[in-house]
Amino acid sequence: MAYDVQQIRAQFPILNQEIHGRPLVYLDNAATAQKPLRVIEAISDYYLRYNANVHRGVHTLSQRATDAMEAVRESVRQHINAREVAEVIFTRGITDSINMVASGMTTLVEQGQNIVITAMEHHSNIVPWQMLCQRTGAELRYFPMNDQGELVLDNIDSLIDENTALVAFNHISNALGTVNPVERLLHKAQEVGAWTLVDGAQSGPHAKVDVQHWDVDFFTLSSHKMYGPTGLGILYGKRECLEKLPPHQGGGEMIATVKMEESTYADIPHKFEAGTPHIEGVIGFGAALDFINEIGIEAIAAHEHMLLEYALEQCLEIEGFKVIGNAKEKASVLSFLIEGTHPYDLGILLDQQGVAVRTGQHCTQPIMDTFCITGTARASFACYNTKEDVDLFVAALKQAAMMLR
Ligand code: 7TS
Repeated sequence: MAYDVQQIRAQFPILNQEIHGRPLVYLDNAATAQKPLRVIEAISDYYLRYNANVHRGVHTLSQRATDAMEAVRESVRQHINAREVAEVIFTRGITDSINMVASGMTTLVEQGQNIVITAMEHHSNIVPWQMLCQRTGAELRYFPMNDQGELVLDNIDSLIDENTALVAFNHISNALGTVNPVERLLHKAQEVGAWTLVDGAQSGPHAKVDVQHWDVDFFTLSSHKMYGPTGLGILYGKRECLEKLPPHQGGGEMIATVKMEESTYADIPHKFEAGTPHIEGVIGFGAALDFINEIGIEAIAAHEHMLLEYALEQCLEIEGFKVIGNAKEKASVLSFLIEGTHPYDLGILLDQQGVAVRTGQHCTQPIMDTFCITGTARASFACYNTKEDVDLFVAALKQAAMMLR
């Protein structure tokens, strides 16, 4: 079936508005995607018809809320092809998911061991590991990048060794769009028996992931980047890993028994879900997954790739235009600079013409340090963007560059 972008776009009422008297062109999708009507309706339906706390009550509304939430756990399981629903944990986001693993590993890691990440990580996949290393005395190692924005794996055999406790990296870089060689990294980590974690923040909305095919130990997703609500993430963990990992938070719902002297914990996934969960978020995310699956993630990725190529072709005609991140394998992120201008100023002038992009370090300061720059302007595409969006973006960019030089 042909990709009907207008029919998709019509499901996002927020896009149909003017900013500073110009039609909104929303190109900040790597930060957060807009929400289709069905996600908004699923959330309001929950509050209008069956708001109740989950897992606690025998009453009908509580049962309905619990069933709705658990149905989404099953949708997530299917989406990433996890073996069982118990391996799907609801968290507050990717940041929370990674911190959960890093905190839990405190008693599993010791001095003499190492954690391996890359120079291409979002801060949320750097700082929790630095904190873990500070707590345990373990060493933090990282793969560097080349000037195309690709990982340099030449020293993979010495960087990942028999003392490596965990290898963590993103599938797709939010600042560069680079698609990383996941299987090569996983294979090496598995060879030495290290745990593995893949940050799927940017793959969630753009790429199909099969956690069993990868045989990855931990995989994380962020709902709000996948057309779902904010404040909700997924931590997939292999059962054997989740059973070894101590919970990072104590409280209600995560226990089996509580005595004044000590408590025992519930089975997974509940061991990692202390307190009242983000029920509306989970329900909204279920609708977002349905939305993605209806279009098909491969169709979305192909559409976005077409937009990236289309944008690139036109942008390269702008004098002084420089792409940051020229990896051979690249998702729909266009990070750039224009000689003689500051990305922040470009961002402001684009906004005045209705175009939303992100500017700055994109929470990836080590990437900016590698390129010896302070930041970039970044346009990132989603399923509802059109060629007209790109045309308006390029025209606005030309205008901005002209005003700044
Ligand atoms: N990892 C990657 C690769 C990301 O892109 C982000 C968010 C995160 C982790 C953190 O996700 P969160 O849901 O916990 O916030 N990235 C961006 C971005 O590029 N602009 O704003 C947020």
